[in-house]
Amino acid sequence: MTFRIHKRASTGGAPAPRRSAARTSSTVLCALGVFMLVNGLPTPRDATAGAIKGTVTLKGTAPELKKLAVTIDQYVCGKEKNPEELVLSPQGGIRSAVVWLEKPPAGPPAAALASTVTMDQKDCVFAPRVVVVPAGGKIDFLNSDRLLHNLHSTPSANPPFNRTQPKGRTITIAFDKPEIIRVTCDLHSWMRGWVVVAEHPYYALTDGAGEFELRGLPPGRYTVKVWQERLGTVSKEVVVGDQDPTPVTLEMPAR
Ligand SMILES: [Cu+2]
Repeated sequence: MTFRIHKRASTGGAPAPRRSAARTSSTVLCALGVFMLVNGLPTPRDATAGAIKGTVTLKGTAPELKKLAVTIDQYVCGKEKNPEELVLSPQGGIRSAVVWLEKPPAGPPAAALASTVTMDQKDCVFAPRVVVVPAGGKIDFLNSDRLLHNLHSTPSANPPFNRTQPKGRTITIAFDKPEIIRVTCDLHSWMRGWVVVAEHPYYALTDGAGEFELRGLPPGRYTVKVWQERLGTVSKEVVVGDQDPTPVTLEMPAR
């Protein structure tokens, strides 16, 4: 593939037109222009340009989730909160699921995850509710509310934290070990946030439609894993071949 493209590109590098051959050259250049319009500009494509593009969906009946009663600080938090432990698109796509490769491909990754991520406490919910940070990365926890929150977590591999967070204060916490961590606020019992500390760069978070993409994958067989806070973890074998991107649907049984 790469070889063919290079050859094409060198064919395109036509010699500079001499006066006598100007007419012929402009015909050649014109033909080349048409070729490029039809085929697109030749871009170098290496062996790691594959991708898995997919959707995480719910299999089975969506559970009925009740609104969460707000029992304190209603002047900021409101009277009730939407249950966010499972958020579905109209088509059944699951938002804020974390998808990753069990084993990353060898060689340097195409792109790195952002080393600092933000999680806010706003309107008395963690926003976003789920964040992915690389091992060795940091999270800036914010408080945009005009009241006191708290950050409380008891991870297994990373140090625990239990910090008071007045309005406007940023608390930065580093996460060195890969794991999935629940974060709560002791003052508002309904508040839940999740920090997924990634072992390598091949992690993705689903959007509102339940869609995700993992890029920079050489052809091969991969075990793709997906985690969602209510539904747990599901695995699927995916083969990345000539088709690009490789489509996949990851179904998570309802519960
Ligand atoms: Cu709070």
